[in-house]
Amino acid sequence: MPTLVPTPKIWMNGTLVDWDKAQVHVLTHTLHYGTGVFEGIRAYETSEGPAVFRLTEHINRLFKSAKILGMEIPYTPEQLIAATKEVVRSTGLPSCYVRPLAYYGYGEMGLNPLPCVVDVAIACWPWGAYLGEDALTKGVRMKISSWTRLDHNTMPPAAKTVGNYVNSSLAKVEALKAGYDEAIMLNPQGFVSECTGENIFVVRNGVILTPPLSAGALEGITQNCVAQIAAELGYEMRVENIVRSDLYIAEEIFCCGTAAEVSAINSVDDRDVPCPGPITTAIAELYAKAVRGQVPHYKHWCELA
Ligand code: PPE
Repeated sequence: MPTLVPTPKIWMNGTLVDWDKAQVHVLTHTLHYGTGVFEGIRAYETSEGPAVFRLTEHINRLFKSAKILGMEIPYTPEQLIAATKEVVRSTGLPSCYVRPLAYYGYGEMGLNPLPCVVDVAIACWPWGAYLGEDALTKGVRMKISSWTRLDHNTMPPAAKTVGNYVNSSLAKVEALKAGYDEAIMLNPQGFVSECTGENIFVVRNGVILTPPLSAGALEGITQNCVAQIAAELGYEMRVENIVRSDLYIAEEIFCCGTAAEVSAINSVDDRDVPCPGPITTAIAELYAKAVRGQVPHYKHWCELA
């Protein structure tokens, strides 16, 4: 039973088209080879209307992903920022999830994407709690994946490319089929990298640890918010490598991402983790206020649509 709720319009290559008409040819290059880049953004209801959270940073990351892939997006960041606001407004919704996607379109097949046209689409839809309604209160059950996180010289994890998400999907499906909610992925060196669609934080000896980008994590925009919020709340946070046993004996673990927001973790491989811990709760609460424009010093994160 599909749960995707249509909105009126999708932005495609400069125009708003009806949701049902936003279609591509089956020989679209990216559909065959995964050669696209995308973003995941949330717009939240604020007292001044819908605001797209850290929109500029997300669009900038889209361009960085494209640069890593060697793809030329035929728009400027300013144009895609304006387009995102336009499509968010067109939904009439106070809040929604936003998905910009730049992909190699129809016209050429074969592994060289460069002769293909680059198409850009921006869609929005209502998307609730990504890891379940009670992810903050009860926490999510994590499994360490048998799949290794992709690596810098295979599929660069710093780029949010379409093809990279096969790695995440393999891990996600494995975890769900085994009865868990989500997976934690280790990199080829055995260090903790991230979850299938979230960055991870582990509290050990009162210090919040998060893996470095070199461990194969995406440069998360929510992770950056959490770092600023943690500093404001007076917690010590360090970017350093985390090993599997750190997870098993952690005082708290949480993950974060645009879709998942700040979600508590209640166990890893059936080893209980105290949940929700005080640090997780304090950070999640301040983040939930910040995204809604309720924290004056973070209001610049909320870009009015
Ligand atoms: N790591 C990965 C692999 C990842 O996909 C995300 C976002 C993050 C970390 C957190 O990044 P940020 O959103 O900038 O804090 N995952 C998106 C994908 C969700 C999906 O299922 O699709 C998201 O949260 O929008």
